[in-house]
Amino acid sequence: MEPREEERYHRLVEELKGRGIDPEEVIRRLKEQRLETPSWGYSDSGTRFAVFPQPGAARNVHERLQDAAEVHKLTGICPSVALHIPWDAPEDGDYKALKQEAEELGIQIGSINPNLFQDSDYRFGSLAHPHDRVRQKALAHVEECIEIMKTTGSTVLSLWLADGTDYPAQDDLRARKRRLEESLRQVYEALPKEARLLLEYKPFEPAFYHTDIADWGMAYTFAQKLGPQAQVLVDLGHHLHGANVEHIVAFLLDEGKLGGFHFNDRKYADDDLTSGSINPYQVFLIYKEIVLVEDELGPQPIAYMIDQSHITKPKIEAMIQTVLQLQRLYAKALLIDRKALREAQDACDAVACEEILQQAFYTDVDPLLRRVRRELGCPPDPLQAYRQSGYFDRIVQERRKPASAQQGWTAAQIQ
Ligand code: PSV
Ligand code: MN
Repeated sequence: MEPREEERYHRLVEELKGRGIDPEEVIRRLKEQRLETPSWGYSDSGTRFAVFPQPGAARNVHERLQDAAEVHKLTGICPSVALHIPWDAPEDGDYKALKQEAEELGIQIGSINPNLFQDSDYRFGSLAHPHDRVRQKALAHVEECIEIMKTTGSTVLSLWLADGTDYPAQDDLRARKRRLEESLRQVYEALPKEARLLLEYKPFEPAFYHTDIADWGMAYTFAQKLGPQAQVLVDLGHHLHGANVEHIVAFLLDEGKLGGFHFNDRKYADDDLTSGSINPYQVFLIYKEIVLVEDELGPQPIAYMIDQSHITKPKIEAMIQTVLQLQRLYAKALLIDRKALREAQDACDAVACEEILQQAFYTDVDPLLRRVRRELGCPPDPLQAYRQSGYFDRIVQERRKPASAQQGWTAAQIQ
């Protein structure tokens, strides 16, 4: 460590001790932070209007695993990658080999995401479709994903449905709810004992009149009826404007029903921008709720997943930037003087409460993060290290291939 870095670190440590915060405890918790990156964040993607191919973007599951491993190597806190099926289906269908391939790269296969939105049979829904034939087809796909979980050792089935309608009275809303409930029951029963079913909600898009799991209350109701292995997944982009996401998080945490996150940011809709790029304070407040629960109960079984689509930023840089941002915001939440906050809350002193939050939010945590990264065996500035590593130049050279050879979301658009 350079003398100036050392000095900055010690100055911060003294400041934290003055606030009654144990820096060693903060470092320990930061080293335990985990974030799962999405395979689909490494490949070409686009808007509703066009796909924008990027040089070096991963073309298949193998390259996606390599990129996820590179992000983990540089950050030390992303040891798993989420797969989307069939985008990530290996050519030979050998998921045992895929698991091994991931492990050889130093990562694990994380959540499994069934794709129930890109088959033309799903135009009017999948698990809530009016026709039994389509529901059975969707169920068979989810069951196939559960088999993949067993082979890969994944313990999270992450379910997002595009199901919904575009027009009032297009279908019977209560009938759809019952069909979906019945389908989810079958999915739940097929889950391995140690696995969890995470239900993701979203109020709009691609359906524009109603969505079958529109908000956290509906996801919670289904999860509650299914049983303890079913929980709610909060994707930060899946709320109507003004929704208090940290309140939803606190409520679900208290009910033991917060299963995980899909981190991303947005300005308008489900924009899938890099986390904390628009509203870092929201992420800080979400982590505050988690820190408070962790203080009481220790680490929670929450799947901290990223769900982003990088169009304007280069894929891997965008992912590293996201990870660093989430690390920074968790660190800031860990610096909240919880004792002083409780006292201020008890005294109904809203001004003091806010001052305490802002003191933590505006603390420069960089010296602390550099220490954490060094202790994890990672470069203190992962983004700069990536830019200097030559990895990008190498993949640009290696991954020159016609778009038709691609496997994934883009392939479905282009082919
Ligand atoms: C849908 O908008 C979503 O957030 C779901 O999590 C999908 O699985 C993911 O995006 C990728 O399409
Ligand atoms: Mn999502």
